[in-house]
Amino acid sequence: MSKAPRKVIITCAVTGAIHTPTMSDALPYKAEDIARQAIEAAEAGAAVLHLHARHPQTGAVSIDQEHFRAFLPVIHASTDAVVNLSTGGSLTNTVAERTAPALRFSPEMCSLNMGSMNFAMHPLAQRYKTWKFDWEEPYLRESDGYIFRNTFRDIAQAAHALEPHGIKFEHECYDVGQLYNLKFCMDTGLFKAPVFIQFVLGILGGIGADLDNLAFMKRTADKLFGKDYQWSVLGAGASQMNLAVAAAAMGGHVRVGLEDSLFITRGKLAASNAQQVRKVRALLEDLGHEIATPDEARAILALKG
Ligand code: KMH
Ligand code: ZN
Repeated sequence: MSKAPRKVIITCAVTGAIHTPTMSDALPYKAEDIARQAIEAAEAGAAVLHLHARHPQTGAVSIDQEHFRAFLPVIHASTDAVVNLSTGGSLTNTVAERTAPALRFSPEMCSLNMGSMNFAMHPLAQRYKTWKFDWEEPYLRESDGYIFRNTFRDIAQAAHALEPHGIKFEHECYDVGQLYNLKFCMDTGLFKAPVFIQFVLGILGGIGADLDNLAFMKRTADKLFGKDYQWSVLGAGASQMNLAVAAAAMGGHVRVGLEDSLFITRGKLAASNAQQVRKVRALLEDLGHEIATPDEARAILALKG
């Protein structure tokens, strides 16, 4: 009896919140560019589109519903790819602000970040060399060191608010401890199996991007969740393609996109999100993997559809 081949889901994270338009001309921030790049990424083989909104003038990350409304209908009209809205917001947004777009648009998926952490890109964190320490200043400001707050209370608040919408979470786990946070939340009834976990490797403040760490994340998740979960990997920066290929070989799904890396190969900026999707797809297909369509991704992840 022939067993149907496993399909690999490619997620494309189109723009994110952290990279700035000054870093690459390809990074989309205007609604029409986010829509066009998302549609092209779907045409190239991304079954899932992980989306943030940005301010169309400044390029800063935005949780303004109008900024989402400016691209979501265009994407829905041209592709049947699964839409996954970020609940990450910016490092200064409250949980209520961060979850508002997902509550308003009720997408099939949204991200949910599984722990509080330092969160930085290496060039930004290097500013520590020139930091001045003012003992009188307010306790929490973004410029104080890029704290990404996701306490158990924050996670529960977002989960309770989003629960009636039947949205599948992309549980973003930036370190092994966050897998235990997820397990704790499951044990206390906040989330039910099967969960979909995004292993995030290579963010400064989280676990480093190498194969040892990927294997450790996978082993730990197997120990905690048994066989009843789906997982994917995003390697931030230079590790993006290597970790994607390794993840597929280990039975996982993959995430690429300009949110996670601005490059197509070492030292060369990517021209678009679609270019990264085409590259990862070609690498995976060369190795014999089959790529999931949006409907196959819906079935694998048990989405509300
Ligand atoms: N805004 C960030 C610090 C996600 O998409 O959920 C990370 C983030 C992840 O936004
Ligand atoms: Zn994101």
